[in-house]
Amino acid sequence: MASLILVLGDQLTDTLPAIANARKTKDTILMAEVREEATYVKHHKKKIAFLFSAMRHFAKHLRDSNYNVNYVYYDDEENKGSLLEQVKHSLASQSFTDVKVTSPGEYRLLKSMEQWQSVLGIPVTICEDNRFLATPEEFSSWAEGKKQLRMEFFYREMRRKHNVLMDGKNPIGGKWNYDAQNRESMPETHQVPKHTVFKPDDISSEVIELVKNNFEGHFGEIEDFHFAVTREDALAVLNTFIDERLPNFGQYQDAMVEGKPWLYHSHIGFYLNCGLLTPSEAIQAAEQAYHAGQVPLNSAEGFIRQILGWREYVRGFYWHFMPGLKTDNYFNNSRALPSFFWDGQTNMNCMRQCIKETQKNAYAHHIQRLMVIGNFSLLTELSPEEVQAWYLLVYADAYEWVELPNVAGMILYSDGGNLASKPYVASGSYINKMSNYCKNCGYQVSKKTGPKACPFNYLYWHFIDKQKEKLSNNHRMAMIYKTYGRMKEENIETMKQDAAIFLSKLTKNEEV
Ligand code: FAD
Ligand code: DLZ
Ligand code: SF4
Repeated sequence: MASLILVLGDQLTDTLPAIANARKTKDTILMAEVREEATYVKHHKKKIAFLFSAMRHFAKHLRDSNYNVNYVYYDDEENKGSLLEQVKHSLASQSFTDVKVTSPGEYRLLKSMEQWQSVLGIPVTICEDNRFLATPEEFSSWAEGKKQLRMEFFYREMRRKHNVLMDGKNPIGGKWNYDAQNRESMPETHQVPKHTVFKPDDISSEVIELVKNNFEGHFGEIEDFHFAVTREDALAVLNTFIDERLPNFGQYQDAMVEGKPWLYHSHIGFYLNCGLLTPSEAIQAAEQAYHAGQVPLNSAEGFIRQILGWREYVRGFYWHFMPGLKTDNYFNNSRALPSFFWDGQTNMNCMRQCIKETQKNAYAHHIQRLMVIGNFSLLTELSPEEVQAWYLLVYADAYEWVELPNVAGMILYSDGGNLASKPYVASGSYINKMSNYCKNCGYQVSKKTGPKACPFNYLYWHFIDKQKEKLSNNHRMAMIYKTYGRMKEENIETMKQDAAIFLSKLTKNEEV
């Protein structure tokens, strides 16, 4: 009467029902470092090291809590290379009455697991992942019948339902959203508190060697690995953020500074998404800090909105719109990724900085992902499929349920506007306002046309011109199309020609 319980690399939470309900004397928890999960996209070296080390530490924690754990190392002889083959191997080696798994974060894996019962010939239960504050069913019933799905309204429902930052039926402070106060650039001399780092312990050091030996061809640098790999250390990251950086989080949330990748962000996405932290505890910590008078409302609300709003919204959105979300291509874009996405070698300083930091850290903050790399990807008409794969492999917090809505819905608008009310596109002046990148660039942000002009400038108007049939009826684009309507025909033509030259260079993979 023993169950085999499979725990995935992003399910490192001992309160998950599949783990919490395990019978410690009978059942076996199976965890496996498998080639299929590590290579179906060539994940960043630091992402693999992070996850394998966190998995090994979690297995130790379970053993210390008296669970039976069968942990399969990457280089074990018994390693079968995929989750299904590993489960088959366990069932062949020992007698189990059934298999339990927790619902995975990816459609691909869920569809596969739904077949396991017939493939394995033994009952397979897919248990609930109870770490989220809204179930996929809740999202779908909220979405039903709505013409437009907007995160802001979903977020308000979540605030009410979970009684977060509420004053009776009203939001604390009288407003739901303080974003208008959260758009400041950062003065050059501003000193940001240091982000929390950890020296690799023996387990992490062993995993780093394994990654060096087995994942050489993967994107990114393995040197200077400093992530938390236990719940205890992840809690330290959260607590230090709340004490030292949350007070300024709101104000500088959108700022970008050359050489400062971490800024006032929390860097907890890595830990929330693999299970070392839960969203509820992050939300509660921020709310308590606000009530204790340690942080201003705009920061507490801004941070809570990211987790209780955006994070829950994109997860519901993913399950609601899959599998179509992955193949949608509203603008029919197909250009291959330029090679500088892999090495950062470009004269565009903003792109160079954001890609090099991604290469080094397996991290870039939201505005770098959205308004620099994302903006570029849409304006240069890159293939949604290739952009999706890139974002999934380069960031250590990336899993498809959260990456895909952000890429397909937020940056590429390839879903035709189900997620975003308008495409997130901007010319160079936005990047110049929010960063100091333009100072060290091979292009000039003030120039609109010509070989030295900032490519974002003419690419932006090229996009507005080219997509007018699809976008000009969108009332949120009305101001832009009004400005476009007032532009001289010859200026538009020059920008279109410059854009054509730039895009043809990208197609030929020439240096830009
Ligand atoms: P902070 O800025 O401190 O924010 C706090 C938390 O809020 C984050 O840890 C995250 O859990 C949540 N959050 C904020 N924005 C979003 C959002 N748009 N969607 C979901 N959660 C959000 N986030 C991921 O966790 N994984 C991804 O693969 C991912 N891919 C992205 C791809 C693109 C194109 C864009 C534009 C955004 C993506 N994001 C992704 C959202 C966001 O950029 C990251 O969550 C954030 O940068 C992580 O850093 P942080 O923990 O310091 O976040
Ligand atoms: C991302 C990842 C990697 C790199 N490796 C493993 C692994 O070896 N074993 C495992 O169980 N999970 C891994 N994961 C996480 C899975 O890919 C993740 O569970 C699915 O993508 C669903 O979110
Ligand atoms: Fe980026 Fe243009 Fe500024 Fe250069 S000038 S950093 S390309 S926005």
